This record gives sequence, structure tokens and C-alpha cells, in this order.
Amino acid sequence: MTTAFTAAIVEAQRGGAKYRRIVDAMLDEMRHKPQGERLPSERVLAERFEVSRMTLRQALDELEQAGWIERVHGSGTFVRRPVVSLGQVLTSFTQDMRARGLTPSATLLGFDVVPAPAEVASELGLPAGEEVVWIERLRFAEGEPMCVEVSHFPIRFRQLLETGDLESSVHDLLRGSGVNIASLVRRVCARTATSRTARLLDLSDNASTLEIDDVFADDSQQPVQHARSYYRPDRYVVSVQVRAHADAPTEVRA
Ligand code: 16G
Repeated sequence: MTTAFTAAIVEAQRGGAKYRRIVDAMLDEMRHKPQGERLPSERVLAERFEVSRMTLRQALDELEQAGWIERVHGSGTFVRRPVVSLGQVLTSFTQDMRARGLTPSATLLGFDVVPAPAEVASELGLPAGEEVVWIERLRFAEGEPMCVEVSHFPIRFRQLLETGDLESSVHDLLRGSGVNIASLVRRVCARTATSRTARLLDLSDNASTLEIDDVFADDSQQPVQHARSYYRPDRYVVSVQVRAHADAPTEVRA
């Protein structure tokens, strides 16, 4: 292998290490910068990190791809926050956050045993008024409020939920007790935030939220959780895979 070729490999590796160092350093800083803050120019950043403009651009490309910055031609580079895409895979809030490199956390706002509201009883397949566990949590990503989540669980989970850590993953708690969360029915709509929800999510009064209703069931189709969450609309995208209608011919007839 020629020395020039080796030198190129070493430079690329060094460039790789340098560019990785820039991405990590800028990520650490941006987690604490407000959305919309303008970053220094590429020239200033390249000088600061003592790298070429090309290496710096590689780092900015990755940060933009991950949703942490937005480069607006002619005005600059601005701090953003990754948007979480809820897709076809059954995931939990914790998993969604970690998938975007965000640290999840939660504050327990309330825990009680209550008669199931009619809609919840129906979704959980229970008689109206049957006792259920009620949990309300405010959920965060990197310390920023993402959603207010109100969950109801069948009473058989009372002891598990009373003794479990509800400020981490509830789905992990359920799985750890042998519950296999196997299916989900999800409904999404726009909903004007109540003043309490707006305050909890740092939104202005009458702001819109994404109301996401989830009914999770185990592998014997027994409902295990009804959750109604109110998400900041700027942080979530819900993607749906749509097939041709059920009886449509799959092949185009000649
Ligand atoms: C999902 C549910 C959420 C549920 C959570 C459990 C949405 C739209 N739906 O994220 O309501 O409580 O899973 O997450 O978030 P956890 O295991 O992180 O507590």
C-alpha cells in the first residue's frame, strides 16, 4: 500500500475522529441552548475547533440530519430539537426518546384508584364503574416537557404500579412482571390545550396539542393500558403506513 494512500486513510480517520469530536461537543452545548438560538458562522466554528471547513460541514450535516440544527440559506444556522416520529413499530415513550438520542424522564403528577370513566371502561373491556388504576405523568426529553400523559390500567396491576418506579418506563415495569405488550390501537387528533396542560408543556394558552389515545393489549389481546397523552405538536410527527383498500386487486390486470 503506497504511503500516499496510507496518509489519505489516516487523514480520513483523523478527520473522522475530529468530526466526531465536533458533533459530540456541539450536541452537549445545544442540549442547553434554547430552540431557535443562532449558532456562530461556519468560519467561526471551523476556527474554534481548528478544523477545515469541510470537516466542520460534515459535522453540521450530521447534526442537521439528526434534527438538532437548521441551516437557513442567507441567515444562518439555528438550534432545533429532534422531532420524534411515531411510526408503525410499537414503542414506548422511553424507547422513542432514546431512539432520538434524547434522555427521557417523568414527573408523577397523580396516582389513584378510581371508578373507570365510561370511555376508559369500554376501551379496557371492563364494566362501567369498575375500579382502575389512574396515573398522570408529565414527560420530558432532555428536561424539556414533551407530553402530559393520563393512563388507566386494569386493577390487577395495582400492586405492581404502587410499588414500581413510575418516573421511568411503565412498559418496562409491565414487561418485567411478565406482561408482553403485543398490540396497540392509536388514535391521533388535534386538541386545544387546557390552561393547565399549556402551563405544564410551556405552551401559550389555547395552544394546539396532539392528543394521542393509545390502547395497549397483551399477547392474549387483553387490554393492559389506556393512555391519553397531550404532546407538544412541534416535537412530534405521526406517520402512518397506508395500504391500498383491503379488497383492491394487488396486481394491475393487463
Ligand atoms: C407509549 C404511549 C404512552 C405510554 C408509554 C409508556 C405515547 C403516544 N403512547 O409511548 O402513553 O404510557 O408508551 O411509556 O406516548 P414508558 O414505558 O416510557 O413509560
